Amino acid sequence: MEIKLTLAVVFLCISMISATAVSNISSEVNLQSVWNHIDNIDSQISNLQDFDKYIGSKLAMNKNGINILNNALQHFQETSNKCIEKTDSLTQKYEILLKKYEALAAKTLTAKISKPKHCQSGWFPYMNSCYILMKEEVDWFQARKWCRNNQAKLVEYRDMDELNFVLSKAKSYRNWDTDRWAGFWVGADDLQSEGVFKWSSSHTQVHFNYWLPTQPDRLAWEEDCMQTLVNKKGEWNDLPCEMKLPFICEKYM
Ligand SMILES: [Ca+2]
Ligand SMILES: [Ca+2]
Repeated sequence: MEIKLTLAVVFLCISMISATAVSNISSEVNLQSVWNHIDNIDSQISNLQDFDKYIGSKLAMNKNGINILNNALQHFQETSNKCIEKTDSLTQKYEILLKKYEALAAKTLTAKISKPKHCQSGWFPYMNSCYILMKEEVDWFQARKWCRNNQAKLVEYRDMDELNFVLSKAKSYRNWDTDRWAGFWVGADDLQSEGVFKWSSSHTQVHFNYWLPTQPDRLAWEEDCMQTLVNKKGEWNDLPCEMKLPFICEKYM
């Protein structure tokens, strides 16, 4: 009985020892696996740290770029503000000048309206000139001299309006012969260059054409001085300067 018990105990011990050995082997395997996992995790942590550094460097680059953009934006805003200030200043100056111009224009208009067209006795006004019709018949040179002695010139036409006005006055101030060649001296001649009629005071070429058809014709003898025909519509004719005609002087107010 004791032997059987002893054997049983021995068998039990052997079994326990075997079980323990098997258990130890299994634990070593698990521990190795854990170490492998830990290594793997270390490797991943290292990778993550590298990635973090990479991200950090990218963030630093982006931050630098943002700073550059912020500086550029600030510079743009400052420039923009200066432009706005400059524009405001120019607008104010423009408004001041505009008011001055308007005031000046109003003054000029008032002066024009209020200023009477004043001419000496015997002279009649038109636009900014005064005119006088001299009924005495003299040659063209005497007529020019008389006008000059009175701070005037033989009449010169700026345009057809002036001519028509002067003609109407000439007709109303004097009884004219019914002769078709009746007329008065005008301040235009071709004394310097035959055929080239110029205004006598400025020596500029006559700038519009109102010659009677076929004129200037230089007929009879040399015809170097211009007359205005009163029994027509004020057309021009060239005449010998020595002929004697009434004349009209013009001077600025
Ligand atoms: Ca001539
Ligand atoms: Ca002629």
